[in-house]
Amino acid sequence: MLLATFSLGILGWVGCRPTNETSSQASALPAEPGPKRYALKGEILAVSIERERLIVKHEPIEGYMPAMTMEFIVSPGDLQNAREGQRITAEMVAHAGGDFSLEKIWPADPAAVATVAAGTAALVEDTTIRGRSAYREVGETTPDFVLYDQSGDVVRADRFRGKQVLFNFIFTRCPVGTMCPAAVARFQQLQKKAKESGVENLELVSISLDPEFDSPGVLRDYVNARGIETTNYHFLTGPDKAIKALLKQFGVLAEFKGDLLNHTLATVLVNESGKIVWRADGSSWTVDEFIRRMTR
Ligand SMILES: [Cu+2]
Repeated sequence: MLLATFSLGILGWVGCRPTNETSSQASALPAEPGPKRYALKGEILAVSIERERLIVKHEPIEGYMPAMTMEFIVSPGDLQNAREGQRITAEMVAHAGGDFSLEKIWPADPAAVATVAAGTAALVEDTTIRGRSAYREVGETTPDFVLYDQSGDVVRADRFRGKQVLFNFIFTRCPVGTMCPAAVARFQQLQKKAKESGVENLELVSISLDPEFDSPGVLRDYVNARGIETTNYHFLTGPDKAIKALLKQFGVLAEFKGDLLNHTLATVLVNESGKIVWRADGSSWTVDEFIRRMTR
């Protein structure tokens, strides 16, 4: 166990500075009063695809505005995920020109929220109980989890039983071409090659290291930007506690230092009964190595 942890440590930490943070510029220029942000809870009343707006009936915003129905600009991914009647939490951004937009939109349907919370509590407890042996080695089963996918749908770990699954951890703001973007590109190659090689039951799962930023809609935008085929490739995100527990269990290190996210890379192959059968640390593995282990 100690050895495994140590070998992860020497793989090297690569810093990924989120691309949409401009800390170097910000420190050089006088601080600009950015748009004001407010926590918002509400219900989607209508989705206007052509105007790229959501009509949301929101609860009162303490010290800012009473409950009312308003139109909000949202990202294409959030627009695609939105359903009439859906409850959401979000960050409302009040722009200088009088426009309002919503970011960090999360599903807030009580049943879904309760399911994810229960799954997270169980995962955190399991991680605590395992303590120093939280890290799951080859031959052990993967932990249970309940997260959201890029569509905002609840995904439980057991939906992958009976399939061969490849897991990795990435985050959408990662600007280091050789890290997350390369890992996702490699998964896309694997997805294609597996299909060509007759591997029928493969599922690919990329879990976000950065749930604070990577809401389901942000993952959806990421998927769209890369033309990712999502029939068997899922991007997952969820409560920070769940992600932290999964990182421990999967033996991935990730830590924010200011706006710099340092992380390691691991690619884990899990068989039909949920057992870890192969693991590659870092980024020097080849697609063929994995294909060979899938077609065994
Ligand atoms: Cu990265």
